[in-house]
Amino acid sequence: MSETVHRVPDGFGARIGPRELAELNALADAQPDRFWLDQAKRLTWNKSPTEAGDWSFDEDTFGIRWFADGELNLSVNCLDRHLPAHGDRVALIFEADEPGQGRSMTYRELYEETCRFANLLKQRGVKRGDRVMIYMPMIPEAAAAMLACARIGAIHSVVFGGFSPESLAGRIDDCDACAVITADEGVRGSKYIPLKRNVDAALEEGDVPTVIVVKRTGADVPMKRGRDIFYSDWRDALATECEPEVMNAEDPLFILYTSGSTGKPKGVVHTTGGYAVWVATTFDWVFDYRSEDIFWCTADIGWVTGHSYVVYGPLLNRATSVMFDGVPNYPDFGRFWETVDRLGVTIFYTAPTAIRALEREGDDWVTRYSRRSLRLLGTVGEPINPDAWEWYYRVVGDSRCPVVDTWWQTETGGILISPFPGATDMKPGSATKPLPGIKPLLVDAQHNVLEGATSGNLCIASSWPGQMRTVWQDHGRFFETYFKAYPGLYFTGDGCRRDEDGYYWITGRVDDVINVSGHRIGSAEVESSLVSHRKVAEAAVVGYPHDIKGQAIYAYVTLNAGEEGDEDLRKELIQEVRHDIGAFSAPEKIHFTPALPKTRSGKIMRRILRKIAEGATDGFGDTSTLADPTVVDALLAGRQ
Ligand code: 6R9
Repeated sequence: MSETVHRVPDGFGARIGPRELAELNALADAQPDRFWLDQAKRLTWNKSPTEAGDWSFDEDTFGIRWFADGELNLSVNCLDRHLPAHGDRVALIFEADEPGQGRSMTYRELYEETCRFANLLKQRGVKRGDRVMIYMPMIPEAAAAMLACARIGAIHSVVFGGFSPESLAGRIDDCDACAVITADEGVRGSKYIPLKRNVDAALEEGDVPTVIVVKRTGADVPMKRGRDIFYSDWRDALATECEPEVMNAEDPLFILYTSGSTGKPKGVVHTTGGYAVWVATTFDWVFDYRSEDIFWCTADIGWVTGHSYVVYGPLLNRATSVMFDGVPNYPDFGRFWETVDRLGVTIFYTAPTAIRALEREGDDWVTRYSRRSLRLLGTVGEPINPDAWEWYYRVVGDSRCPVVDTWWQTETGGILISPFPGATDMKPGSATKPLPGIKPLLVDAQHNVLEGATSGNLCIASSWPGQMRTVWQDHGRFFETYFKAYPGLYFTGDGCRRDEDGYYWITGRVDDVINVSGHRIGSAEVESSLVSHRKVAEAAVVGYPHDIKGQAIYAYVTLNAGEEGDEDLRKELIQEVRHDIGAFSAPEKIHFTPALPKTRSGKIMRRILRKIAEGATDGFGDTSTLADPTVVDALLAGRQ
């Protein structure tokens, strides 16, 4: 296979070059405890940790702790400690849906807003350890709400505003939240999102004592007496100081729900100390952070990328972070680059799906803007195809800016595999090499660890500070999901190739998780939504390659006797999934079939379904174990 290699562009002048990187790697290998305790010094602790990692991936001794005797408060680390010398520095630049309609917030302003929010939560009886849902647009108050939880020791759980009331209700119920923070409405791509009404619908199934509503559009929304309050009615009376709770490093900071291969979404739990050390460190390393940077990560705070690289990573490093509440194609396809020029963005971090969508619209949308301020580009969320990488590098970055392809997961807290922009030669399509202290392994189905240039399932052999600690209220599921398949290792769920230079090429999920536009969707969740329709008997959902989205959803549906699969039913089923989960989970294709390919023991052979969805007409492998091999012909005849 011929591969292009791009060297670090001349003049990039990174702080960490090849020699410094080699030193970091050597220290992480030789003296891991010292290495991690050194990284922990990036934070301000009430009590400095004396121990680094204390963990075991083995069933008998299973457990993960980092910096366990350390004590700190994360809002103090993101805000208070910067105030004496840098209170007037801009912490957040809010870029609204309408270009130029935003505002910025200094560190002092964000501190005061956070304290106000924290005081309001306390007045409403929210205490240390309580769970608070955040269902908000990308406005600075959303970051203040997260930091306010951190300040009083409450555990936040942010739910992406694109999720349906049903999904929100499921999460509120799972973590037994005592408050919801939301906005009247969101605005994206000039469309209004009825956030407060969604919250009301979600709470019909199980209420909470407090709903705090931030006014974003000023829309008239129903308010329930005693439960719902407008933040703006209270704000000016709230104190701008709030004593922070001193937290143990291992106290939970947040729960973030993510889709897995089976069952309902898992509440991924991250704790305070280790997570903070990891995002502070990786933000600095991977983005080669400098004090004059304007950092723009386009992710929503409803996903882990927004937690780690819109809010916590940048603020821990005293950076200026852009919070974008719009979409790449509004008002037109030049939005990103117009905004880059107007705000002077130096580091830009987005998803491959956005890059592919913009590439398709032509270079002119890019080249009409100068993009002179840019010095570094990044991607995350899904594999990037080499073509899109090259376009990003050459057209967007004018071949001046390194591209960091960063591989990581909700579970990993922060980036694990990525180039160092000033030190690592780049190969388009490869996330390159593990960060210092990270030990990836490729393993085959028989548990053999594979050496050299090879392909296999990606596992990680040892813990790192940002690793998730448990599944909320289900430690057993944590072990089963990630540590059971390959004893002694963390299994990522991804397939991967390693080349002769030791570069890692993530090939995508090997489980039943579908990655649509960088959003993780569990096939089981979509299937359960489809079968909840009264006409549907069974459903099986797989991913298939899609030019822009990376993957799209292909649903096979069998109907109850006497039902007819027609266009109207297709629309109804798509509507059903939008309603149950959210629009981003809607199947692209629905294939009505009389039967699904099942083994004699009744297991659906997804391998065959994936092949047919991809457009294959043969090469289905061994089909002799199918209860009824003629099913395959029927499926082929009905391909969508
Ligand atoms: C951060 C985030 C995690 C899954 C992961 C993998 C895919 C993420 C990637 C990538 C190839 C990259 N993924 N980054 N695949 N190259 N640079 O996206 O978290 O939403 O939990 O998704 O996304 O399949 O397992 P999350």
